[in-house]
Amino acid sequence: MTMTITTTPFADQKPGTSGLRKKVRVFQQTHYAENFVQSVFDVLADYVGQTLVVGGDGRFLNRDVIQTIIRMAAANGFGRVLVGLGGILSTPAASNVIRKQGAFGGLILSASHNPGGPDEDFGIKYNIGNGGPAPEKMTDAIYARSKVIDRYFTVQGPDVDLDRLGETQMAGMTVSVIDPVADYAKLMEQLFDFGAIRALIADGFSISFDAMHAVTGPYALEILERRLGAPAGTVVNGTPLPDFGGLNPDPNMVHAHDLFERMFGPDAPDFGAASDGDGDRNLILGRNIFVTPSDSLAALAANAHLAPGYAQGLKGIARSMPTSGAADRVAHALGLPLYETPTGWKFFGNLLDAGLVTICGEESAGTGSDHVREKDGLWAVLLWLNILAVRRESVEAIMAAHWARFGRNYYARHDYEGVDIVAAERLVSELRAALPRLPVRTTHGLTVAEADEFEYLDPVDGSRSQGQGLRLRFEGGARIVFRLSGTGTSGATLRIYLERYEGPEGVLDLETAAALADLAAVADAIAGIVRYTGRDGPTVIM
Ligand code: VG1
Ligand code: CO
Repeated sequence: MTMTITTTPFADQKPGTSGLRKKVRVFQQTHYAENFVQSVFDVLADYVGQTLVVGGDGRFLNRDVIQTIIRMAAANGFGRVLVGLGGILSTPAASNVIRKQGAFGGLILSASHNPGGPDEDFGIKYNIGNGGPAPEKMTDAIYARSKVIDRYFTVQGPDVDLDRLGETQMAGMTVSVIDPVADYAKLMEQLFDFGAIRALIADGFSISFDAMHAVTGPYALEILERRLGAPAGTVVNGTPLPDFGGLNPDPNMVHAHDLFERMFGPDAPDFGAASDGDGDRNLILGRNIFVTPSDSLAALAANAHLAPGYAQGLKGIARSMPTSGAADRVAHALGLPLYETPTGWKFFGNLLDAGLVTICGEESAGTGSDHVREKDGLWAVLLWLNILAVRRESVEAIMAAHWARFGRNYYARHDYEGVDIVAAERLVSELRAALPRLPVRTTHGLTVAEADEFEYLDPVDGSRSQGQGLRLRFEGGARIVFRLSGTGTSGATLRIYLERYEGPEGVLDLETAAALADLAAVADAIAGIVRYTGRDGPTVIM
């Protein structure tokens, strides 16, 4: 029987760029997770008897919150819950299950690339029936509801055994524990030429995939080692751990340091890749080369037709605003529309649903397509492998040819993590106030041509999103973007995105840091980064 539990609201349940992310200790407060889950259910309509998908990246608290959600789903009238074995579902796999099973929606438990463990981070995100993150309208409604919630519904009963496949009943609701990998692996086989990739690998092409002790381990083992025949040991750190082995499952130069060492070392494999906590990000490396996510998006878009799933060509390309313009060059050359959206995958959903774009990407190591409604780490790895299997060239050669055709967007993101919130907000508000005065000011030889704050008008549903980042465009095409992260759990993270374009006839083989040194100096001169943050350099450069 359903129990109604009296509760009081928490003031801090505002979803950020990708769901509600907080310290585990915050989620462990009595009723905290329940309040948020009920706030989600309270803003949904007509879900009674429908299916809810539940799963997460396996981090600390994953299993506990899954049991809570199952009980609450039963009490709220869902007909069925589909949950991944062991509580595991990568974010893209969850998106696929929602779509494939015609589910009403899903709750994905993850704090993505943030660390896990009792003193680290946890998160809950609601995805709608198209498999994608709830749009801003809905996350705003969830937040509004969370501020006034005074009760939630649950049922009593034993925990569901998450480690056994099969069905059980809970208070009139069916709970199915499903294989988290099977449907996803099948989808990848439909999109890519597994035969060609298998042949490439059989010819000695070597791969190193770092699953970072996070959710992609079982997916990568099944797909790369079992189905594609890569030798054992291709997947490293392949067992998901609740604390990710004490490391940050963030595929970048700092946290995937070992992979970088391997790929720039003497016996480097031909191809290196990594994914993040929940499996939606990808890091791509070749022997002696790191492909920036913005370049990877462009290269994938330019070559996607080589994979069976995209042989008919692309409908369009979308990228988040801070992502470099490399994809724009490809779109232009191929005669495709290019959409520029705010940061966060939720803004791609409408474009994908409306059939306006096929491929989307973000500078933060997120790439994906219309096969699901989330970014997808292994998908990007497999598309790269499919392209490599057809072209039979090195990653380095493919990128050199790409730049020779389209020119090169030198690009870097400088993150200042754990900055004092008041100082970070002051930096942004001062810069915002200064925007009208910046054009034609020259600093370090660079002249500001335009300065504005990005806002987005969704071409599909007409919704408007404001305050999406401060942009400075310079004469000659260079650009600096400033924004504050919406995924952190302590302090503020200031992100500064630097970009400079060199045409096909220009210098294409500079070190990125050297190519962007002037812009970094300009960013500080204009925004006072050192002055406000008290830091003499970024925490992470990606
Ligand atoms: C960051 C990235 C953004 C990404 C988001 C979620 O957001 O910049 O591009 O969509 O994380 O990715 P923010 O607000 O911190 O800049 V994930 O892999 O954390 O779900
Ligand atoms: Co992620």
